[in-house]
Amino acid sequence: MSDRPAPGEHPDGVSTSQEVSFEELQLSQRNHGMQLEGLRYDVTPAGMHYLLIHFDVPEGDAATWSLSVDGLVAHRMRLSIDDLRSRPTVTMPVTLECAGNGRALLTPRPISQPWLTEAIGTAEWTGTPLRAILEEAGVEEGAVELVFRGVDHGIQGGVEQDYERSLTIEDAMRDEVILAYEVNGAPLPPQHGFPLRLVVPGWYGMTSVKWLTEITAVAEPFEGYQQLAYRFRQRPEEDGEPVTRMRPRSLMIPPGFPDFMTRKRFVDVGSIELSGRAWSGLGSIERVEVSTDGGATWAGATLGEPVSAYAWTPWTFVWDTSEPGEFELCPRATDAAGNTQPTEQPWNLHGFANNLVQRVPVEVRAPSGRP
Ligand SMILES: Nc1nc2c(c(=O)[nH]1)N[C@H]1C(S)=C(S)[C@@H](COP(=O)(O)O)O[C@H]1N2
Ligand SMILES: [Mo]
Repeated sequence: MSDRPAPGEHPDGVSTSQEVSFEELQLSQRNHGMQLEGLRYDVTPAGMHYLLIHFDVPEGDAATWSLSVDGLVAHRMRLSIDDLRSRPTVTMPVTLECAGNGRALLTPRPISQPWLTEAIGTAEWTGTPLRAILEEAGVEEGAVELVFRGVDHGIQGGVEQDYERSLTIEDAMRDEVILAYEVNGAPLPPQHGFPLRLVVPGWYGMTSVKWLTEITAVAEPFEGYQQLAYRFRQRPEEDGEPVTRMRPRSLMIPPGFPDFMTRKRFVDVGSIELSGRAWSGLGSIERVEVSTDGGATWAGATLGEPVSAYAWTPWTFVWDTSEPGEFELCPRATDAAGNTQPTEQPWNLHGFANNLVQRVPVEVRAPSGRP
């Protein structure tokens, strides 16, 4: 039996309307984003980090939980949370972004979790390196991938499944890949994968399997639902290329104060320090530029130190306003591999990895004084 949707069958569809449906509202209640003012923190405070949960948050019991390592390995392993905690420990700030971030800004709009730009966060994950466990298990010659299985279960695109994703042996063996049991110094909360999750720095979030119970070494590339779903396609019948590492993105803390309904910003004439964060899974951040005229002209921002090798880089930019008026602010990041954010929206069927520049409408007012 294949997990793959039949050719031509597209589970989610697209909408030409800007209005989200009840079902999308339902998804966006369960899966919240990070308020962009949260960009002020190096490490996103607990509860502010975005969430993406495909099915239900499963009930995890740390006392009885176990992780099995099986399939094409010389020594099968079964590890309790205490076993994992007694192994070498690493703590790492990692910026995570959902591959669907920016989806609801596309036209036509792919119907799924309707993210704008806020499906991000940086958390300090604590756990143990995966590589040493794989070495102990002894991954056999014939294995090409490792399949990571979460206990959460549901139906997507008509396919009943546990949440599963794979990595090649090479990607899984990288130093920075960890099995995490703590975040920001406390045990994982249920919604972030309690009691155990995979964290794959640099990759879009779908790879970091939560509620992890099984790692299986397999002889063929994995073709489960979540593996085949995350591919760049223009049409449902295309195979497409896999979605992997995060493309560069920069976001700013929206300046001034907002209007409740529209979220439009208001600032007073004068010198305004803009700030934000930029990241990329394809290389370190080399440059951030800011446009105050909707992308017509750009000027360089000042970069700070990245929070870690796998976390975002802060930037600041002084905006001198002399006249009242309407402006559109855009930050744009470029990484060391030369990737830059597009100003036009590139489209794909599920709305993956759309790192188009953020646009922040701002009204600059004469200094009239607040009420
Ligand atoms: N088991 C399991 N793991 C999962 C998911 C899921 O639904 N089930 N969602 C994935 C997706 S799409 C993302 S973007 C990240 C979100 O991680 P967070 O909710 O901790 O921010 O978890 C990934 N891991
Ligand atoms: Mo995601």
